[in-house]
Amino acid sequence: MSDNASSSCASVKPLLTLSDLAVFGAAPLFDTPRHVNRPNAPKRAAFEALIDQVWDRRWFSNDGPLVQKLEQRLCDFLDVPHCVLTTNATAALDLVMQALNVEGEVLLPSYTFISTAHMLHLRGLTPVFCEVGADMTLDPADCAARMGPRTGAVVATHAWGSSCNIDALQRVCDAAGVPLLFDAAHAFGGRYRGHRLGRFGRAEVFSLHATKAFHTCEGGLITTTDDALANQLRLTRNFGFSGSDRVDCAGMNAKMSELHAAMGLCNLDAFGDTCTAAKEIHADYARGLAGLAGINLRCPPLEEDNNHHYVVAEIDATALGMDRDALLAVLTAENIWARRYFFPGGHRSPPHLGETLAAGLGLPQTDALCARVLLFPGGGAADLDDVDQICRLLRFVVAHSEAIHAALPL
Ligand code: T4K
Repeated sequence: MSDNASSSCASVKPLLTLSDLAVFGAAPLFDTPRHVNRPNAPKRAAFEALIDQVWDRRWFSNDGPLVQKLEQRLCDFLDVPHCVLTTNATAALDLVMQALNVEGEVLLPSYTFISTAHMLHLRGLTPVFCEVGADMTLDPADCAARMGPRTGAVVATHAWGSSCNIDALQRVCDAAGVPLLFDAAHAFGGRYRGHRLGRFGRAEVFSLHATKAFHTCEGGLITTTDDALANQLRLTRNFGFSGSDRVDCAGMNAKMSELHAAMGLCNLDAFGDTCTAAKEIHADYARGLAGLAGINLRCPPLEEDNNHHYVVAEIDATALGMDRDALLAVLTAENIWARRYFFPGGHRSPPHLGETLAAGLGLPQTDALCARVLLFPGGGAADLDDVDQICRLLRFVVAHSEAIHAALPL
């Protein structure tokens, strides 16, 4: 078990009339914020034992023994021949672009974290935003339709831990002769057709940021079955050095430190417990929100295929009687800091704003999704009592939605 006790208990407040809501002046449901995420903190004694080793060795970075150990353990866990740890996932994807000599345009979903579009832009590549399907991952048909002579690669995101339609995307990319890469930032431990994610496409990139189901505080992980690609990535994450004074190619500094690897080794030990706890939170939300009009909890399709780290809901404004942003205002006032990831979509975010729209290629499904997705506290950020309180509040809001909406300040 890890050291993850909730920081403070929810106050039980009556929910009888609209004036009991914090948005109308009452005390909030929680006295401290309930974020969408609260990083997993492993047993401190185990972490300190590894740190003592680091101190004794005086070896802090540059492919140290803990980084090597974590890479080997990740290869075993993910059942993939190569794991290359880096400083973060954004740098990791940049290394992959360099190693594959990607040029021109790169297709990606607009509905993903903005880091990928920014990285492509900074590397001199052109992000081409595509639609996602009902599963919130890159739509293979739309991807095929936007493929052109300048397409250099496709980066598809396993959104919220659920895998893309990998087979269909692979067919599209094979037909066009371009590499398929996966942004697996959310999806550590997830599976596709029985295999853990990590072995698909030319490479998959995981974020090991503190907010992720498995983390190293900051960190990234590239997995691949391609020996030559893995060797190249190991060079370029370390300035291109292949020996103490031999440089083979241009590279950057994207090395993971021993302190980050120590955190990863401890969190990998705790990963099973982390997922079990997250699954209980999901089940509690599912029970608490069952049959509630307008708040549609997305449950991972197969339990073992997802780490259950994210609690994602789609808000149906018509059925609810208020839109997602009005609900967000009500929740935030109660100290429930729900988030509307990945609003407003890459195609509507600077500096990419307008490129897709100017080309006459709108993304109506992405726009609609960005108007209705809301993430609730999950991933260690809420305990079961918190979830019960949140669901009780949501039931009250649904029961009085029209009156609440009418009384909300504009
Ligand atoms: N691709 C995808 C699909 C991604 O989601 C991400 C990152 C990437 C690529 C890039 O990976 P990296 O280069 O970062 O490895 C956070 C993370 O900073 C970001 O890593 C993550 N995705 C993104 C979805 O979430 P913000 O802007 O939401 O961070 P922030 O500070 O609002 O934190 C999120 C919540 O966690 C807050 O409610 C507070 C809480 N929190 C956060 C931290 C850092 C804590 O309670 N403790 C903490 O230490 O971006």
